[in-house]
Amino acid sequence: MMKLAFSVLAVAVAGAFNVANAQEPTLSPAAKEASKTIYFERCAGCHGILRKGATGKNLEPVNSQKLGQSRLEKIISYGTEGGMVNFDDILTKEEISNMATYIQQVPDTPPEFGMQDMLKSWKLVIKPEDRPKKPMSKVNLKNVFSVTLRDTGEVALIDGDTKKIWGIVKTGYAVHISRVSKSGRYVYVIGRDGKLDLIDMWFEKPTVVATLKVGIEARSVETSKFKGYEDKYAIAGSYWPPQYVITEGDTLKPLKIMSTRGMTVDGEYHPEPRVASIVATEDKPEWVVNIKETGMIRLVDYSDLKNLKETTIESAKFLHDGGWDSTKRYFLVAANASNKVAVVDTKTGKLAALVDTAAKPHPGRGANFVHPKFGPVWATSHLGADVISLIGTDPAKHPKQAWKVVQELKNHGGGSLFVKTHPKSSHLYADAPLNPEQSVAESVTVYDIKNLDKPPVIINVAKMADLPESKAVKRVVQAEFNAAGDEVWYSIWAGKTEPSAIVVLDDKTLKMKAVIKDPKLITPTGKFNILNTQHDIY
Ligand code: DHE
Repeated sequence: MMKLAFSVLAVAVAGAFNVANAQEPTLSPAAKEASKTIYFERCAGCHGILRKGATGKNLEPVNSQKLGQSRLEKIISYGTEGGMVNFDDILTKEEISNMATYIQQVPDTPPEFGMQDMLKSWKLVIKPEDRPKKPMSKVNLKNVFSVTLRDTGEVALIDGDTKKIWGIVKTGYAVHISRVSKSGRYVYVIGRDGKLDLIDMWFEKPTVVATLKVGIEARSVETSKFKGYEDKYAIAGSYWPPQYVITEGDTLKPLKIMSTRGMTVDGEYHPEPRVASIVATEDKPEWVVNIKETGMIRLVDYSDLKNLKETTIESAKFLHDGGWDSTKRYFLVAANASNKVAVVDTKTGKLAALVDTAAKPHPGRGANFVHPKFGPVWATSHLGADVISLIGTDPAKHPKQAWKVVQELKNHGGGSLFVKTHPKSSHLYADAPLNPEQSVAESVTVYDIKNLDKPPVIINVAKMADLPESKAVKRVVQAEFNAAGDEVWYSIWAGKTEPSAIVVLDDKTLKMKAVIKDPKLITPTGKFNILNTQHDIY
C-alpha cells in the first residue's frame, strides 16, 4: 500500500515538474547554453518562458516532440502562414538545428525576482536634487523621438526638427517601448531583459539618471498621469516573473511588487500570466494593466500603495497591445488568441464590450479618426488577416455602431503590426512587417480617411531608403507622427550587421521628405515622439 502510494506520488511529481522523457534529444552543454540565449532573445516573447504558448504555439515537449526535428527545423527556417517569422536570415543552419532540438527538451524555469533582488539592482545614478532645474539644451523636446536600437541595447534620441541624433544612451537589451512622464521631461525605457532606464531630457544631452532591473523579461512601462501624481510613480510589467512593480517616478526606487499568477478567465490556474500593455488613466489615479494569459484586466488604484486596490475585469485571452479611444474613457486591447478586442470603460470600471474581429488583432496603440459614415472609430491591424478593422467607439451618439466592426479595409497583406493616424492628418497608415513576402514586408498601405471608397496607396518605403542589397528582409515597421502631425516616420528594420534607416514621409504628399541614415542607427524598431506619447495622441 505504502509502495503504491509512493509511486503514484512520484508519477504526479514527475508530471508536475515536467521531467525529461526518454525521447528527449540531447545537446552539448555549450549548444544548450547558446540555444537558451536564442530562445530568450527571439522566441520567449511569443511562446512563453515555460513554452505554454500565447501569440505563438505551445512548445512543451509533448507538442514539439510530435513535430520532430526536421519539421521544427523547417518551421524555424521559413516561418509559417500563421505569423511565425522566418529565422533563416538571422540564424545559421547549425543554430536552427540546435534550436529544433532545444525546444524538444524540458523548458528551464528561471528564478523568481523579488524586492531584495530589485533593490540590489537599483542604481540611482544622479539624485533628483543634482539634476538641472530647467532644460539645458536648445533641442525642441516636444519633437524628440525616442528610437529603439533593438540589437545594440540602446535608445537613440533623435531631434525631430533637424533629424539628427541628439544622443544615444545604453539601455537594456532590445528596448520594447518608451513612455513619457506627464511633465514631458522623463523618458522611461524598458528592455526585453527587464532593465528599466529613466532618461532625463533636461541635461545638455539625454542622460540616464536611474536604472532598475524589474525582472528577467519585460515589455511594458507607464507613469502616473492623474492630477497631483504627475511624474510621481512608474509601473513596469514583467513577462518573467509574472508580476508588476510600482516605483518612485523620478528615482525608480521599487515600492511595491504585485504577482499576476492566478486563474484564467476559464477558471484554470496559469503559472506564467505575463503583463502585457499598461496605460495610465488621466481622470483617476489608476493604471489599466492587461494580463496576457489569464485574460484578466486589472485596474490598479495607486492612491494608497499600502492598501492597494485592484479591480479585476474578465475579458478574453491572450491580452496584448492596445490604446485609448479619442475621449480617453475607453481602453481597447487586443485579445489575440480569441480574435477579439476587449473594451474597458475606465469611468465605470467595467468591461464595455468584447468585439469580434478578424484573426489576431495587433493594433500597437491603434488609430482614432472620425469615419465619414459611422462617426468616431478606432482602427486595428491584424497579424493573422490582411484587413484593418474599424470599430465604432461612440455609444452616446452612434449606439448602433458602438463596439462593432463597422468596416474592414483591405491591407496589402497579413502580418501587420501597427496602424497610425494623427488628429491633423487625413491618412491612416498600416504596415505588414511580419508578412513572409519580402515586397509586402517592405511596404505600407495608406488610406484616405475622408474618402475610404478611394483605393488606398501602397508605398514600398524600404526602397525609398536606398539601402544596399542584404540577406535580411528590410521590414518596414511602426509609423509615428512628429509633434506637428505633418510627418510620418517609418523604421527600416534590417539585419544586425546591415545598414538600417528611418524614412520620413510628408503626410500631405506621401513623398519622402528625409532619410535618416547613420552607422549608429542599428536595427531601429519602435519610435516614440515625445509630445504624442506624453498625451496619448494616435
Ligand atoms: Fe512588441 C508594443 C509584446 C514582438 C515592437 N509589444 C508591445 C506591447 C507588448 C508587446 C505587450 C504593448 C506595450 C504597452 O503598450 O504597454 N512584442 C511583444 C511580444 O510579446 C512579442 C510578440 C514577441 C517578443 O519577443 O517580444 C513582440 N514587438 C515585437 C517585435 O518583434 C517588434 C516588431 C520589434 C521589437 O523591437 O521587438 C515589436 N511592440 C513593438 C513596438 C511597440 C510594441 C514598437 C509599441 C507600439 C506603440 O506604438 O506603442
